[in-house]
Amino acid sequence: ATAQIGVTGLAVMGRNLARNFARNGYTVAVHNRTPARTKALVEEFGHEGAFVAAESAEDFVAALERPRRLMIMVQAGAATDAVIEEFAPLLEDGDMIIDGGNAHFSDTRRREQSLRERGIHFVGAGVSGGEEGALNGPSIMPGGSPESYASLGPMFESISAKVDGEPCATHVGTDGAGHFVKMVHNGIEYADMQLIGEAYDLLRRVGGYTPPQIAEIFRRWNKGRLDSYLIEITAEVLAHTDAATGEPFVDVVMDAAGQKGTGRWTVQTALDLGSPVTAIAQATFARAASSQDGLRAAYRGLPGGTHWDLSGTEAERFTSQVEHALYASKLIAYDQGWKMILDAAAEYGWDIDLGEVAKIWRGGCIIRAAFLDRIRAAYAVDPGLVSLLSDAGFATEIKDAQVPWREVVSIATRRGVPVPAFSAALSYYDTLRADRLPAALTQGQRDFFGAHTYRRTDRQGSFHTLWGEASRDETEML
Ligand code: NBP
Repeated sequence: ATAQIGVTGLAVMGRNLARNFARNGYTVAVHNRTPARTKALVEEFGHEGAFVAAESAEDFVAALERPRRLMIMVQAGAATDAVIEEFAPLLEDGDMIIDGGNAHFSDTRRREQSLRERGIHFVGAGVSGGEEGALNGPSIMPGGSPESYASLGPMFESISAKVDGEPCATHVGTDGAGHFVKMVHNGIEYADMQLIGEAYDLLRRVGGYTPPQIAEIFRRWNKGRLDSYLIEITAEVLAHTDAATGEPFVDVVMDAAGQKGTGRWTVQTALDLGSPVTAIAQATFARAASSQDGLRAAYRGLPGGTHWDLSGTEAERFTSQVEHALYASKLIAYDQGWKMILDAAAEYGWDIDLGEVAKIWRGGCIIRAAFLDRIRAAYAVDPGLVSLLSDAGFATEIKDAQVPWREVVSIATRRGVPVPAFSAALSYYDTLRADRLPAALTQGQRDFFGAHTYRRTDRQGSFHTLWGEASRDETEML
C-alpha cells in the first residue's frame, strides 16, 4: 500500500485530477470501470508522477495507504451510488470516500449519514473549474467531517488554484455543505452570465455597438471593478469572427441556451428554503425561455417598445450607465446567493464561514473575480454580515448606481429589450429596502378567503376578521 490517494472514474475530470495529484508529488492509485481508460492514463501521462494502476476494485483498495482516501469521479446519481456500494464493503473504520462529482447536496447528506453509520467518512467535495481547473488547479469545496478534512485538507490545498499564495480549498462545513455551496456557485454563475448577456444586448440594441466594439467595452470593464473570468471570456467570444461566414461568431450561434441542471437545483432548493434568489431564478428561466421554440414563434412579431437612435455621446453615456447597472445587479445576485447559503446553514446546522467561501472562489472556478476579494474583505471586517449591502463600500457603490441602474431598466423597458435579471435584481433591492410592502394586503386577502389570520402592527397576537359579518368583528386567535 503506497498510494496516498486513489481516483476511480477516469473520464476527463478524474483523469485530470489524478494527474494534478501526481504532479504535486502524491502517489495516486488509478482505477476505472473500463480498464482501458486506466491503461491509457498511465501510458500517456505516467511520466508526470507516481501512478499505481489497478484493474480490480480489490487491487485498487489494496494500493491505498491507511486511512484510505478514495476519490470517486464518476457520473453523478446512480453511478455514484453503485461505485460507493462497490467499494464501501472493502473499506475499514476511518477510511474516507470523497465524491468529487456534481452530486445534489441531499444525496450527499444521505450518503454521508449511511457511510458514517458504517464507520466511513464520506466527503462530498464540490470541484469547480471544469476540465482545465481539474488539471491545473480547481476551486475545491469539501464538506464532511472535520477529521476527514484534517487528513485531506493539505492534499486538496496543494492541488487547488492559488490566489496571492492562498489555496482555493477549505472545509466548507459538515455533510452536504460542500456540494450545497458548489450548487450555489453554479446558480450565481447562471446569474452572472445572464447579466452579462443583458448588458451585451443593451449595448448592441440600444447603444448601437457592433460585437467587436462591445468586446472592447468589456475589455475596458475588465480592467475595473468588473474584472472577472466571465467578462474576460465574454470579450473573447464577442471579438471572434466565424471563419465560414465572416460574420460575428455570436450571430451564427443558435440563441437557445442549454443547462445541465445545477441552476435549476439552486432555484428548486431556494424555493424549499424560502430564499428569494430572484436574479438566479430569472437567469435560469431565461435559459428555459430561450429554448421554447414554439412559444417564441407564437410571440415573434407582437408589438414591442419604441425605437430611437442614440447619438455618439448618448451611447457613451449609456455604456457607462450599463456598467453601473451590471455591477449593481451582480452585487444583488451575489447577495442573494450568499443569503441562500446562510439560510441553508441555519436549516442544516452548518457552520459556514462566508468570507472563506469568497476566498476559495477567487481562483479556479468560473465566477472567479476581483469582486470576491471585496466580499472577503467585507466579511473580514464583519463576519456576521447579513447582507453585502451592510458593508460601507458596497453600500456606497449601490448608492452611486441608483440613477444609472434605474435609467437602464427603464430604457430597456421602453425599448422592449428584455432585462429579466437586471430588473429582478432592482426589484429585489426595492422590495427589501421598502418600509412597507403590499404583503399586508396579501395577508388581508388570505384572511378573507381562507381565514389564514394576520398579525397586527400595533398589538401582539394572531387575528382574524369576520369578513362576512355586518360588523366585521376582529377576533384574536389563540
Ligand atoms: P462523466 O460524468 O462523463 O462520467 C464518466 C465516468 O463515470 C467514467 O469513468 C465512467 O466509467 C464512469 N461510470 C459511469 Br458513467 N457509470 C458507472 C458505473 N455504474 N460504475 C462505475 N463507473 C461508472 O465524467 P466527467 O465529465 O469526468 O465528470 C465526472 C464527475 O465530475 C461528474 O459527476 C460531473 O458532473 C463532475 N464534474 C464535471 C465537470 C466537467 O466540467 N466535466 C466539472 C465539475 C464536476 P467508464 O469509463 O467505464 O464508462
